[in-house]
Amino acid sequence: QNISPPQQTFPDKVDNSQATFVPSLLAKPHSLAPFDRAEYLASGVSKNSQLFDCRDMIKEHYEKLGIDSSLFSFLLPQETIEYPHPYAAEIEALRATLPTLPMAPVTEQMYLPMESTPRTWVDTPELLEDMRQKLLQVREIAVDLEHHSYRSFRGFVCLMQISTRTEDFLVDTLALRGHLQAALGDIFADPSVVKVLHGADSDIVWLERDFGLYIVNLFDTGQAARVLQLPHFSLAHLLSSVVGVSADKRYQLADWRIRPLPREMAHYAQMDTHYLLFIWDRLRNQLLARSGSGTGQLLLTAMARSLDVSLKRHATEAFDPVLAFMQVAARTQRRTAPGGAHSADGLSTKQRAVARALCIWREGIARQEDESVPYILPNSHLLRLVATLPANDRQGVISCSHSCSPAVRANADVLAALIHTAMESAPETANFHLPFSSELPSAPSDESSS
Ligand code: U5P
Repeated sequence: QNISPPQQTFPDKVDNSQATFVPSLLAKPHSLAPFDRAEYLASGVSKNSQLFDCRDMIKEHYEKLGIDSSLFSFLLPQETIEYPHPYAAEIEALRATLPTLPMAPVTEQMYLPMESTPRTWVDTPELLEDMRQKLLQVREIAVDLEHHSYRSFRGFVCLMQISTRTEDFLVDTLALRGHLQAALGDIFADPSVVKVLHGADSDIVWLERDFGLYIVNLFDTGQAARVLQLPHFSLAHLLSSVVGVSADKRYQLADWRIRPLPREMAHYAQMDTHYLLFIWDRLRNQLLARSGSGTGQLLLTAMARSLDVSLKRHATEAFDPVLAFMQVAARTQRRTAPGGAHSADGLSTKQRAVARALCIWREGIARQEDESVPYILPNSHLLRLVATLPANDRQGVISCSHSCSPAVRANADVLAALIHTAMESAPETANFHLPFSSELPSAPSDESSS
């Protein structure tokens, strides 16, 4: 299915060249101290960027090939500014109250059958306001997000599931991206409303990055599962062991950009939060039961760790050419080592030069086109290019992989020439090695992500 990129309709325009992430928080509901956005931004701390200066290398190899050097501006050292967590004080204030909380077992409130629970698709500001009014009536909600990362450089949230004890909502965050902070900022930051999420590490980061939303009073059932040392920490395990339903993990990596959302995907998404408040009840009781008599120590630990998760931040990831290359080299080593090993990382000097050049090329194109690095040039294809070295061989660039990405096809000439110049310059040109001249640390032994 050909989906037109939803990020082109976002109110905040995508810019993958920026080294600094500026939080979009406009107002700060439930703030302990008066909040002023200008003051908050002024509290940002300047960090010296760790990026490598590759100017000489770009000049020599990329400009010669007619590749626009602005494509590689992300490689130049840039000043980055880090802003403090806007709700750090509020979250710490909540932490200070933990020891005073009553540690008595809770009455487990049975979930409603999913089939008879209203499921509302929320995709207009009016429907969002209706949902908000209902959420204002409750003190506990379950929240989950679905995310897309393949056809975007940084990724974006496609769907937000919210459940109360009696209703489920599916919020179309592609349609309502610019409205969520105003609608939910208050409830999410309200310390008297518990937000129950499962494995919230990514969700917390995505909420800040895409919506400027922060959670004060998070309970992470994934942290509870860890404290209880359950055999598995996944939501699927809790769903089957606590509720007795099996989650269809087929949809976890589905394309959540699809609209209208297919019925089965909506069903799966609803399930992610529908049972979560009941699971929260059950886990709290288990944590209390396993704590030493009346201390509630395990429950307190789970709550404290949940607060730690809620302090996680989004940061723009600096491109590190050494790291990018190492990840590829770690995989190459195992593939080419028998017979073909030429150096510590299993590559000849020319192959290393080509691998580095290709890592930088795909990063630049991915940022410019707002696509993921694996979409532009997957590791499998990059490794084939490094193994076969089709210098000045356009057809070789395309045909050395079973599936060639549109970006590689469109740039096959440039890539063929890039491979040639990288090989040519490899032994003599010191500048080419500038960003990589440090001794490579030993490659990680576990399979790095691709
Ligand atoms: N996700 C992954 N890999 C996984 C599990 C989840 O990338 O193994 C991402 C997907 O983008 C998914 C999102 O939409 O996390 C939320 O997953 P979940 O919390 O609904 O399981």
